[in-house]
Amino acid sequence: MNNLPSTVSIIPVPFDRGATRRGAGQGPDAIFGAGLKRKLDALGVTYQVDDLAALPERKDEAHHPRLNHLTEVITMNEQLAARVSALAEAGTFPLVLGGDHSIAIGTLAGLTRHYRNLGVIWIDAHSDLNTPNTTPTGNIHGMSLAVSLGRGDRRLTSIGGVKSTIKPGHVVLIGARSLDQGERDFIRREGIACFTMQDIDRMGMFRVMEEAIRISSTGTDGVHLSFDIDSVDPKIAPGTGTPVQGGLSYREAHLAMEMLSESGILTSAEFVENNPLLDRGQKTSRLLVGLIGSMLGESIL
Ligand code: Z70
Ligand code: MN
Ligand code: MN
Ligand code: MN
Repeated sequence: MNNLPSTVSIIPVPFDRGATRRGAGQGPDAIFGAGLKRKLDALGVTYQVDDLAALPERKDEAHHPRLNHLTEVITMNEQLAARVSALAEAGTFPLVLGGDHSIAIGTLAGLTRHYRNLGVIWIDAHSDLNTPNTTPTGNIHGMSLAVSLGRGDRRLTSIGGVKSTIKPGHVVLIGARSLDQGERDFIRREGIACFTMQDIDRMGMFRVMEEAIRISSTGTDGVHLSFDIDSVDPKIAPGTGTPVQGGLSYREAHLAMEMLSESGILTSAEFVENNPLLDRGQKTSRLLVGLIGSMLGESIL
């Protein structure tokens, strides 16, 4: 089964100020180094590589309590939102390569300038639903989904200008196993669909993905995949800043991508938190190339 998008616009985002550990900024280069273009060529995918302006060098910065590196996060995400919005408007499939997960703020802001009712599939060990009031770290990569739902600091929720708001009922979390109390409260209060690792154990990834595809594509005009590589078990994907044991298996991750490809629902995607400084060789980057391939229609037979 092959549901290739017409043109894929690859947007590398070498940014890691949303996280504590540096290195995810080198994630996009590592994914290219592990053979992304070869993979896309072999699949017959038409693609272009986009170029974000480099971030201006910053010598110093005001301290923002509970919002680490706020200024840089805003600058990066305003740029990213503008690019993603233009590329979606042009009818291409934006494929964002992170970078830490704070860049989802810009990706989703750009997409919701274009889509009025965007569905979101968020595959992650975490839920990234903290706000400045609940964050244990102040790291903005732990807040990006909350921001995209319109919660948290105005300087973040206003990124991207006039746009629609993602509705909690159009969001699906998959792979969660490390949630803060404020995030659990958020999920319950807003009724966000959350398939934890325990749900995956009990239901199997096939049924979880059937549900996720149904929920995210019902009443929506586009579906975005936000894939945090720390969703995958650290034995298989060691190159990430906050490894949490008990994650997705290699096959569960691939099955998810294969089912998304078959469904034909995806209109954009991002792959984040790849940290080559923490990788074992190119293990994690190679896994990512494979997962992107499966998402874009590579099949075993
Ligand atoms: C924690 C926080 C997080 C990714 C860590 C961790 C968030 N909930 N997200 N690694 N990708 O700091 O808010
Ligand atoms: Mn800073
Ligand atoms: Mn994340
Ligand atoms: Mn995570």
